[in-house]
Amino acid sequence: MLSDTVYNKLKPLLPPNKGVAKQLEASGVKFQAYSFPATENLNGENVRFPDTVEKFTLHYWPVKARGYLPFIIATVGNINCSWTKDLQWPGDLKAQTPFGQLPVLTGPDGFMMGQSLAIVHFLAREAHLLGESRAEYARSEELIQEFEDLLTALGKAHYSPEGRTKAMDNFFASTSIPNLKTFWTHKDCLSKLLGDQKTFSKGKLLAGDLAIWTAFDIICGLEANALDSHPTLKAFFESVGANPQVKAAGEGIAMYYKRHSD
Ligand SMILES: N[C@@H](CCC(=O)N[C@@H](CS)C(=O)NCC(=O)O)C(=O)O
Repeated sequence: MLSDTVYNKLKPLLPPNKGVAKQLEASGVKFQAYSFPATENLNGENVRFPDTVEKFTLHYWPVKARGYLPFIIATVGNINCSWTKDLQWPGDLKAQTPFGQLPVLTGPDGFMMGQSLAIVHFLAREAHLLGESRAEYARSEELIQEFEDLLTALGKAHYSPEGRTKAMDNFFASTSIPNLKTFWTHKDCLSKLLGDQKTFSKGKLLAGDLAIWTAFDIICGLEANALDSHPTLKAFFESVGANPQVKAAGEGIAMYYKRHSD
């Protein structure tokens, strides 16, 4: 195992030159024992990220829904993971999946797991994106759950029996609506948590930050100016969106949720 002193000396050499890291790893240096963010963070600090040897495959349709965050985590976390989008569904696959649904993640030695958030946690753990300290972990986890709340709200509005346009109007409303937590309320809470930081994790890009970015990406795909009312959230969205790995993960992925009734 590498001592902190040695690691700190090596750190400047490592990213973005993963070749060096690979050579070191091949000579027996164990990086996986260290927990640090998976990419250059928004403080501009160079941080080493793991490059998993194991090959994983995400199976999901090419849309911004339940398979999107897992792939963003995998890409930013430099996990060796491809996304199989051309699916014969249900075909033979449905019966093989743990819960009869997608996404599933497959890997070496017959590895297969379902449930999108479990996949998110699994990949984030592999990529050391769950945070080093107790406080970082707690913040990242609550943001992943917040992502889930936002996605659930979008799903409800998308399939609302009262009509999608009306339900989406309510979700995007800037006035309070009885018994409904609108996106505005979510934004108020999130901007309080963000404060004047670049990310929710003090400049690091942890799984929770990526989860909120993913929710914002989907929401802004429905309503482009959805973050204009909260400039710090908008700045977060734009700066994380400028990250090349985040950009790469979303390339060619279509919207799934719709803003209006068909
Ligand atoms: N809780 C599951 C829900 C998965 C789910 O609803 N998958 C849908 C697509 S988003 C699906 O596979 N639908 C096809 C089917 O049920 O046959 C998760 O988060 O992974």
